[in-house]
Amino acid sequence: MREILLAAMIGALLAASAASAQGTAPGPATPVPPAKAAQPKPADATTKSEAPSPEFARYLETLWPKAQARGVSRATFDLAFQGVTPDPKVAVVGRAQSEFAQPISAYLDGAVSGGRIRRGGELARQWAATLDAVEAFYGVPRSVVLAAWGMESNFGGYTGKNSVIRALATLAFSRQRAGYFERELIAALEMIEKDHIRPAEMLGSWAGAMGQTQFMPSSFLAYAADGDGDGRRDIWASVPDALASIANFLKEHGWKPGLPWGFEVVLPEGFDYAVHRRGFAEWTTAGVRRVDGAEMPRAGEGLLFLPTGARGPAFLLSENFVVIKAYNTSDSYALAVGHLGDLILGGGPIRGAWPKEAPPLSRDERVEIQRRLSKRGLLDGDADGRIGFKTRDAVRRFQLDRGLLPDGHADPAVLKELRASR
Ligand SMILES: [Ca+2]
Repeated sequence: MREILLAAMIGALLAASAASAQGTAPGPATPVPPAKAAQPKPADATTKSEAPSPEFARYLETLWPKAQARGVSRATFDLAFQGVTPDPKVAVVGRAQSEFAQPISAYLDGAVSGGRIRRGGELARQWAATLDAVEAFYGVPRSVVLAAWGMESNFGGYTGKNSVIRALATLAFSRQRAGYFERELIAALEMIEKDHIRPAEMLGSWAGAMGQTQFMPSSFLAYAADGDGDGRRDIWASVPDALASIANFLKEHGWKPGLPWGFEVVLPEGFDYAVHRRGFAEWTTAGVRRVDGAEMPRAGEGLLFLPTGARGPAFLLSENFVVIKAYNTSDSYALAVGHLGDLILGGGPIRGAWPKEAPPLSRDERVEIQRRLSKRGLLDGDADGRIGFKTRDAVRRFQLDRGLLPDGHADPAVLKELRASR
């Protein structure tokens, strides 16, 4: 329904920009995890042969009742798996995620590059009419839509060349997070059935993230939109479809129109780091100022974000920052999307200086910090090595408890203190 409305609304607007449409230039890609999915990295292609095995064929056949229950026809099922063999390059997947393992300043340098900012600006002009329509319809600003597009596929320059069916079948068969990949595989079959997409057209990353939006199949089914009004949802070849799909994804995850994702701030002398969540009006009263000189939002709460602790840049984040994280759970990723979007539309760089950081904590050390915080009753949930707001809150409580500056930054000093104290 929404797609039809959008199509009707923007059909005329698009005629002009579609005429000048062109593919985006290929460029260096930083593939990032798709919505709600950690993206495994491919292993070196050193494993076994890819001869079809009876086990693999038997496994695929076990999927038939599940696919059938989701409305997939036998013809579609057979077509999708015709000649599909396990992909040895996908068979073993790693867990490294650069946005959790790199210092944030290095991650931002890579993600928010000068080339990407310029390209975003060119595309903002080229697709202005489409972006006007998408913004009006979904209430998500073009800055964020463009930035997510840039982060996910380098504006369509890198969309992945792997057969998604084969990649997902391999991952589901290899029994690593098998349930997750199997559900995505069934969703991919649904796409073929319902959206009439040919299996050969379904190309994506090693982990099954597809097209310019890098949607997993379940996200495609739920959020892909037909932005150019041709009746198909084509996140591979249609820029209007990709832009509408990204905006729809963010809208459906609760994007609040008119509210910025957040902004950099300057903290006053003698700032009380123990307070990190309060209304924007209260932040103003407390002497916190935006570096761009603009006013704070009139309503809503701002969450203080100190990516490198008290010594680095400070940001106030709105609820919309959390919405961006629906695309990728990393705070670094969401900050990169927000900041890249601002820069594409002419905003200024981050003013605060990133401190020279000690070598970043290893995954084992991050997990150790989380385990030690859990043991003290300060953190619940999995020790997954991903430092997010929950871990920062726990670090802050620990710091308060130990009489340290409570900036919530998990660094080697905090680890040392955790090890030393009982
Ligand atoms: Ca379309």
